[in-house]
Amino acid sequence: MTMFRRTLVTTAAALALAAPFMAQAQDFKPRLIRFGYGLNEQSNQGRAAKLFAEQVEKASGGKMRVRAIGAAALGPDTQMQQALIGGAQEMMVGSTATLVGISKEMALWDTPFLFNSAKEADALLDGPVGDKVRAKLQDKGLVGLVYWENGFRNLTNSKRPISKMEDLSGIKLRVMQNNVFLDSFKTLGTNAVPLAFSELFGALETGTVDGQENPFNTILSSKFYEVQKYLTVTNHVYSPWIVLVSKKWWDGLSAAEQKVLMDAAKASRDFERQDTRKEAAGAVAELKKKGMQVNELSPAEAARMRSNLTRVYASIGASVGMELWNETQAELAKLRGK
Ligand code: TK8
Repeated sequence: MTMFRRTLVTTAAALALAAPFMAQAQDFKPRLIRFGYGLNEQSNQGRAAKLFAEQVEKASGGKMRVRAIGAAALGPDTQMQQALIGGAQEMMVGSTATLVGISKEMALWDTPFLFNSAKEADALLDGPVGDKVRAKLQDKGLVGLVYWENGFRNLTNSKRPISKMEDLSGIKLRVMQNNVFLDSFKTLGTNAVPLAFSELFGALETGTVDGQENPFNTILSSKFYEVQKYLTVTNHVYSPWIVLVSKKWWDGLSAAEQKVLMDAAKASRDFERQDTRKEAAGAVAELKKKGMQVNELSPAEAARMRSNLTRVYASIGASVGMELWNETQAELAKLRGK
């Protein structure tokens, strides 16, 4: 090989190596991405969806356009999941809890009282355990990009303040379409009914159900305070949201396009968690101002509830697999310095 040819070969190899990392205009096709979500535009979910859309458009030089469609206008979580699997819709963000029927490992995040803090949640969701749970979606026709924060869930109802487990008895409580939630709240004595989020405000308003449970942010942005008198701070479970892509559609994207989506998803996650936490910090005061009567569940009562849920814990372990369950517990023990 002559010196000249060797240089050429080396340059070509270097270019080939660099190519996937340098996005060119021709790497992007004009794409319209329908990004569906369940809450309204004024919610933490809506604000982060907007930021995601802006980032994607900017990074793709305007070639990839995201149409963020809120308030379940494209259907509730479960319907959008099916549309993604079939390739009729490109993206969505929604609860991990409503995905359990499709991917059983998602039930891990439904474990009552699993995390003691948002810091623990971030560490587990963004670490190897979260990655494994996300990766399981691929076989089901979905790509999970990142987890956003829905948040620690709290209980509201129109009947009475809940200060001990017995107070839950007979309360008609809406739960997500998820067996762990259904089981847990039946075990705690409520008359639990699964219902799509999009039906919830109406059901509370007409009295079809007496109560529901969601993070402070949602109670505020969905105006549940208009139809619910009592708020009990239970923090009974940390709910993640997950940003999903149709695998059918994702597989047809260039590496550069996939990278734009992943980078924007990460930026939206970081923004969303900060925004959510800031809003949640002022939410109780805001909800009191709106007329809600607020009480806190004592640690002793929380412990009592927890001990009643032993059967539920066992069933989560069985459905997500003991290996994943034990790895989760080990990671948490490490974080807690035990
Ligand atoms: C929004 C839902 C919501 C969830 C629920 O689509 O259903 O209660 O907390 O955030 O995913």
